[in-house]
Amino acid sequence: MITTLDNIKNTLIEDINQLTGGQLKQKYLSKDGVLTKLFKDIKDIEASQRKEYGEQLNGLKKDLEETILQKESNINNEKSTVSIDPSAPFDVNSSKDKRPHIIDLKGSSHPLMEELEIILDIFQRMGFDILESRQLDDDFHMFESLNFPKGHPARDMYDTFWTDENFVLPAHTSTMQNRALRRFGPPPIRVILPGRCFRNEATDASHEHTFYQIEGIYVDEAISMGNMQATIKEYLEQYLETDLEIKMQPAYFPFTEPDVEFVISCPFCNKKGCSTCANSGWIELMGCGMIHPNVLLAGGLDPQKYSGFAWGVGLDRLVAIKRGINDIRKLRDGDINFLRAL
Ligand code: FA5
Repeated sequence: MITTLDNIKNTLIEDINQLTGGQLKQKYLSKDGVLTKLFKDIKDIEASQRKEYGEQLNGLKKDLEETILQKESNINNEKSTVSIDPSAPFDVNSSKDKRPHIIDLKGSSHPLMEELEIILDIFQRMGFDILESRQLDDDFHMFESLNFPKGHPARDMYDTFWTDENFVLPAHTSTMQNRALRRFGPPPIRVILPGRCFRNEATDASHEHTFYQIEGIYVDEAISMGNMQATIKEYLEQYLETDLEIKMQPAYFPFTEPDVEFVISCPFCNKKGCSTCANSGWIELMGCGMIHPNVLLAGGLDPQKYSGFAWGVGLDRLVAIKRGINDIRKLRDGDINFLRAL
């Protein structure tokens, strides 16, 4: 009889893997179930073996009951997580790639914001203050204070969106220069001005209608282009975690004089040429220059006494370079799986 029990144990192991809790219950523990019958047969067992047999049979029944309970509770758990939430913003309704609910509820930071934190941290260590730009501004901060008088043709370089009340969605973070000069003056003034910008763009892999810029200004006595090159180079080397060669190309901004395009050697191919730098070995990264005397005057500072530099870099393009993203629009098109994989 003990041998019969051993055979049943083997079949039972196979059944546990294949049958549901209900099917196991039916096959083994129902009125006509396999174990129920064995219990009925105990009376026919030889007296000397009856005790051991009974103990083994009870053990088997107990184990089986526990297995059935566990199977049923697993099924209930599965049922509770597969229930559909039609208002869920992403794939909580899928059984694949599911994050713990606690994370979904708390949200997580966007890669652009993570990189912004890293950049702000670098500048804070260099002694800069931080002031976020506005997402709705006026003509004075967008143009007048930056040496674009009314009717100046360079206004057309910054085609953005206006409200009926004549407020503007800023096309660049330079809108904050005047506020920063007034708020953090008298010099030395070292301020980082990050914020969201908007342009009336036909979008492509490197142009968005909505993007982030990080503006910086540094004003004091006897500040030169040399200080500008050193500050921006140091920041980019810390951020991209590599040594860089730099060069300056002529550019034009009404609010700086001289104005340049800051160009870096490609951090990926070391000037050999690759897809990131379009095989040129160099990347044009940002506009910058010495702050125009009229901008200092509008900010309440004497241009005879003070000089300074400013720059404005696009965060989206910088992050795309650092993280190897071939189209900046992917950063904002809401594909949660793409953002998670970054
Ligand atoms: C400006 O916006 C100037 N305000 C920068 C500046 C500041 C110059 C201070 C001098 C002194 P520009 O239009 O080149 O310049 O834009 C600066 C950076 O913003 C670009 O290098 C690019 O990285 C980013 N950028 C501009 N337009 C877009 C866009 N449509 N999509 C994504 N990034 C953009």
